[in-house]
Amino acid sequence: MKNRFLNTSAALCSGILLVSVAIVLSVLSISSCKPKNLGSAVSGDAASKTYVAPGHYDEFYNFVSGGFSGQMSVYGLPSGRLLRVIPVFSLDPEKSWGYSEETKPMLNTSHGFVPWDDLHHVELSQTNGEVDGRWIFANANNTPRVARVDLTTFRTVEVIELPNSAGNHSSPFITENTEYVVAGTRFSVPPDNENGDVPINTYKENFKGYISFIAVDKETGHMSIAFQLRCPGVNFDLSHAGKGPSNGWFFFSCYNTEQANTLLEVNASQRDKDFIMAVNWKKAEEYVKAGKGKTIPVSYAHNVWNEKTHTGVSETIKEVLVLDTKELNDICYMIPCPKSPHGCDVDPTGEYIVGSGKLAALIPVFSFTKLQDAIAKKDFDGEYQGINVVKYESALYGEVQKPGLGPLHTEFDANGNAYTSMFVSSEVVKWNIKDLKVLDRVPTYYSVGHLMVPGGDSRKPFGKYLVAYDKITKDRYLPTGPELAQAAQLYDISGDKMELILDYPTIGEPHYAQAVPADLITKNQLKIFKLEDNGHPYFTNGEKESKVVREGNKVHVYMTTIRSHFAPDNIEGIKMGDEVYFHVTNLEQDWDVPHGFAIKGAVNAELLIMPGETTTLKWTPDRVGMFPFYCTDFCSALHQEMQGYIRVSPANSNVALTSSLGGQTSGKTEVN
Ligand code: K7E
Ligand code: CUA
Repeated sequence: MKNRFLNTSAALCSGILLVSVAIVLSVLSISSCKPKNLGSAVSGDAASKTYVAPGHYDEFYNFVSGGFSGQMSVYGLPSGRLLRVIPVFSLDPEKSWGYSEETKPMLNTSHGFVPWDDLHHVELSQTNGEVDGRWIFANANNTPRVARVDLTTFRTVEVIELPNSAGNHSSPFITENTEYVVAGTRFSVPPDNENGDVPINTYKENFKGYISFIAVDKETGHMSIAFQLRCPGVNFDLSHAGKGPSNGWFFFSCYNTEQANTLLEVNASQRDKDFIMAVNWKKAEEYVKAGKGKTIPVSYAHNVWNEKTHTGVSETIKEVLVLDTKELNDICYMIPCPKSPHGCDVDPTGEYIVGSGKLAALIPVFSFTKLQDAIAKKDFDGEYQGINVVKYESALYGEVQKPGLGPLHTEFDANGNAYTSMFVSSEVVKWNIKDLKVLDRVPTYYSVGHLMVPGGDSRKPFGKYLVAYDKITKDRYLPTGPELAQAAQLYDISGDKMELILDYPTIGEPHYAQAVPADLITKNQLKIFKLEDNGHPYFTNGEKESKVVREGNKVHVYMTTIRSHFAPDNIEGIKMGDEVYFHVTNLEQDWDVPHGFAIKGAVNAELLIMPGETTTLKWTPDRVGMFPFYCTDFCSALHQEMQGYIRVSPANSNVALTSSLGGQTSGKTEVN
């Protein structure tokens, strides 16, 4: 049991690992005792509450982070049915994401092609503090990036890398009109333009924590780093924007304010209180306008998907604007928060800020009004690395007493209640925000990390359901070898008592998730790409235009698909040493009729081409011979007939380049 726990805990998000040895021991005993009365935890009518009849739609879309799979998965609620897996920072052979020539630039970074990451948090765009269903953002925790997924196509359409950062964990949280997506670095490091070749134990002098404010264009969603804040070298863990009265502020939980650089599980748990850093981003904007920022040389990738050309373009950006919060010391304030805070959540009214100290025995709730008073009166308790520290009592609204063990994250319903996940005591605790009284608690199976209420971090929670994302599943599912299914648990929270109604497995390790009423998404769905709008440089507008073009050793195949053949389907005159680019245009203009393209020996993937789209597979023949290709997606009764051949000849052969369909030369053959 000991090994089981330690192995599983290795997969947890960073913060949870900051548990002192003594606490680990107590966790072991807690996590190893199986809750009793498993059967009685689920009532008889639970099935009817999650039953969505065949042919009927779910009420909510549930977007779940995929952790170290680098992707995001989409479920229906309340059924828990898997609808889609969206590759974000990952390769996906199903969709040729990261394999097709068009998608490769989306995974470019200053380190080169990085086809993997650790995706912890998803955040839906908001208008007036309410979820609007336009985009969903995701963070890359390893090679620091923020991505935007377009919810008309369920595709990743933009990825921006973050300079001066390492371990982009406190991300991608947004302001209430999606003015900014904010990203705080988990690891402090020497900034990119300073010498990083320094002794690690010079942390205190050389390491800094950067927070990025990424501006989001209101119409297009396009992201650009507006400015960064240079902050003390600590670990930024999580954050949330103020809303309503506290709009204009952002709140970040910080740990390792001890500034340890080794054995953090002990050395970063020394202080009784760490901090929540309150950031006045409107003030920061004023300083930017007043020219107080410094432009610093950096190098980072910005990758944008172009819907016209169906192609991603990666650009390298060379500078970033930085505000120093030590010099401009009315941007940031530190609020003491016990102890190693993880979640940092703001209630729907915008007045209350909840800090979840992983090692704390209570949950502190701060008041935005009191914080403002304290700042106005300079009610400070000294400073931390040049940042004023507000007195704990001056900002505190109150404490939730004896909530449970290991509070991590809090979400809210529309009725003034908060729900906090308790990792160590494996439960969700419901409490009232006004009187801070615990109202209810339910077990989770087991060790819940994030939890989620639809709209639960916005000004307008939809309530009704709560989903717990568990770190350990142990005996909940049929065993599948050493690694067991990752899991979500759905609770009905419409009554006074929370009620467990469904378990459903998820992909990768789920951290945060969000959910949105289905109609906010369904009304905007794109069904096909219009052929007349196709601006791909290798677009083939009808079979007549299909052709093969040789440019030195590069051969471009302008190919089309329609039920149930390729044009051309016979190609000869390819030689060893050639690089062949299949640019496949799907001529269909019907919803849900993709075609596939696969060729023997391809070292990348197949293509799956949506109606009206052009996609490219690069293929380098490795031997002389005959290479069949075929459609991978069952598209019609004659799908299995949808195939062709390519003849590959020796480098010095004189076989002419030809392409044909039905024995007729298909389009032109050009040799340039
Ligand atoms: Cu708590 Cu990385 Cu948001 Cu996991 S994090 S649980
Ligand atoms: Cu096209 Cu199967």
